[in-house]
Amino acid sequence: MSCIIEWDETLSLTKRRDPSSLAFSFTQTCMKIKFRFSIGPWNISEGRDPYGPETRPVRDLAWKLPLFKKGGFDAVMFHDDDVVPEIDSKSAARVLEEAAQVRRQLEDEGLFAEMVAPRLWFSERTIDGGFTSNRAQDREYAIERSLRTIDIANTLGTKLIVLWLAREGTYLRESKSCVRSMELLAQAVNKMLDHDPEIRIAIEPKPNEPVDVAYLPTLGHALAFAHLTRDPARVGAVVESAHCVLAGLDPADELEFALAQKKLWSVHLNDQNGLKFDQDKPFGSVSLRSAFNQVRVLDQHAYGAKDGACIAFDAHSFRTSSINHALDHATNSRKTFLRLLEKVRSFDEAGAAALIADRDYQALDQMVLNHLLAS
Ligand code: XLS
Ligand code: MG
Repeated sequence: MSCIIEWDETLSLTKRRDPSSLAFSFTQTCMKIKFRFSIGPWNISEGRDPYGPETRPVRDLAWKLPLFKKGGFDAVMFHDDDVVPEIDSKSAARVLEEAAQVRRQLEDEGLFAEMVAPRLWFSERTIDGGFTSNRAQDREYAIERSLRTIDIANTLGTKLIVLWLAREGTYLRESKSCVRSMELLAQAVNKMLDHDPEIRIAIEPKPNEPVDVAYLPTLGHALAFAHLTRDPARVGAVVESAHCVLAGLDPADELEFALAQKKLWSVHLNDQNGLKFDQDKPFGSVSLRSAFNQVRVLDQHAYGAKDGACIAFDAHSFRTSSINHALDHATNSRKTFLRLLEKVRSFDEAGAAALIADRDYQALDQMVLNHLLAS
């Protein structure tokens, strides 16, 4: 694994505040984390929305990977069928052959696989959900496909499986039972945990879309659910900024909540304009201050320093963008992250602590704004 932490010669001292002066204490270690960035092939999308067709041509993985590398990305996140297209029509042996081929492609580009997620929401067999479908044969299909995803992850060289439980919920509240669905979900996750004792499963909560009401809508639900499984220590979370906004929650607080439980195994940074359709806007596009606070908690808690966890940007191009600008939303998200990191590291923490001690939150508010506005 490459070096995650770089010590800054000029800031080699550990600053410690007087804990008695604050209701809480915060230790800034002044180590510089070298964040690693990740992106998914689906983030170069074709521009289709529910009201109109594609606006850009389809590009394959061989076209996307060098672009990712050039854009400053270290890792790639995959759905199972991003690795093996039309996966359902292929034998287990063929699936692993194709996965091995993708691993070679990644290595040739100097990239690695961050995670693999089963795409359980596209098949005609998961119309009513996968693990929580009311049809036994659909549930079997979803579990089987998830076990194959683990085999693909092993071939690609990652132990991180992401579960975005897109259709595990209801369109109609009376159609399923929540208790029954929790049992079914736990059974499915247990089978995955048993399939490979080394994998970790990161649940990506989202409150709605495509379903009306999702079973694991927030991080709190996901982490509580982990305790219904056989091995809660191997069930953690991915926090996506936009999904927090859709649930009416603060993304920085959600990140920190997961960090406090040592369950933040990936992040999908992006932005979202209020309680509307899922927008996957570039990071910081709607609220720079929220983005600043997200970067701040990740830096303060040395996210990724120990386990190599990546910063992923799960954003999409605007529908109006041409194929020549197909990655700009992601490279811009990364640039914004890095600029905000400078802002985080140059923030007057001692000044902020003094204002907190005086409970002068009005001045603290203005201090944050002035810092963000300063060139
Ligand atoms: C959808 C999710 C999805 C996951 C990966 O809203 O963000 O893209 O990140 O399955
Ligand atoms: Mg996501």
